Amino acid sequence: MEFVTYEVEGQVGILTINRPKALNALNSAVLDELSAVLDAVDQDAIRCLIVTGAGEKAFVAGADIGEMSTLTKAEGEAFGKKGNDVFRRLETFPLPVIAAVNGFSLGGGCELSMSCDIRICSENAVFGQPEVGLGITPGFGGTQRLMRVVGTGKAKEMIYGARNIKADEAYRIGLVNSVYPLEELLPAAKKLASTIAKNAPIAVRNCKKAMNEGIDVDMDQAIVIEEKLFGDCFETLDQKEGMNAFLEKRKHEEFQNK
Ligand code: DAK
Repeated sequence: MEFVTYEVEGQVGILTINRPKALNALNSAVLDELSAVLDAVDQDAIRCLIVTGAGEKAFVAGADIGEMSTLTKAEGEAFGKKGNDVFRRLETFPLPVIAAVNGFSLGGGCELSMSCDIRICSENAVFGQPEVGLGITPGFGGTQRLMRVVGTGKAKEMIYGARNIKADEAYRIGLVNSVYPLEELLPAAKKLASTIAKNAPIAVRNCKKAMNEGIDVDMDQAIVIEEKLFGDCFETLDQKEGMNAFLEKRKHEEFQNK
């Protein structure tokens, strides 16, 4: 892999977009590698993923403007589909995904972070969808996900105005869960990932599926989704161990993902 590195620490997988000379901008090769890394994640052993950017300046400064500048309409649509396919894979990936946003998170970078379940960022992070200033719309899900995260009014203000926001505002509007000094960001992401990794994996995965699928349907359908995923946890070893440990007033054994 030239542009995406993948490391495993215990039960946590760390994906790093690694193209720092271009502020980790997403070209086709980066998107292909991101998809290939997701193929390679051992879903039995890994319980949480972290996505971050190489260097101290950028998470991802957007889709690659150089590569996009000469695209035809058909090529533009195909490029949008390539990004959307991989981001949607990340969003629906069975494991929880934390974006550790370590600097510029613009355009495709903001969209990448919003495909993750949870965003935390460094104090130097900048978020935005500046595409209309380049003559295009956001193309990797930004027109859809930003308003779902921060509400329509704030999303429209940011997108129509191509207005970038700093970490404190991102925190205030709920785009990120917390803000850290840069050097504390990755340790904080790992700590959060480890906390998640300790919980029963089938239950955590079913929670992700229930929330992701439930948010796009009406409440009557949503609770049926929850019922099925709740039921699916029963008869698992981890459900039995978790509940027996409570009843026996002891700490549960390590969950087995079974
Ligand atoms: N693409 C390509 N290269 C980029 C880049 C980008 N998005 N962002 C930065 N770089 C490169 C710069 O060109 C520069 O390269 P060299 O000149 O050194 O070769 C290097 O990274 C360092 O950048 P700067 O010299 O500009 O660094 P500064 O600190 O001065 O500025 C900056 C940092 C983040 C403010 C600035 O680089 C910047 O404004 N970057 C562009 C940010 C941006 O506009 N991002 C949104 C990109 S548009 C769609 C599909 C996808 C999308 C839309 C539609 N469809 C198919 C419909 C997505 C669009 C986007 O993401």
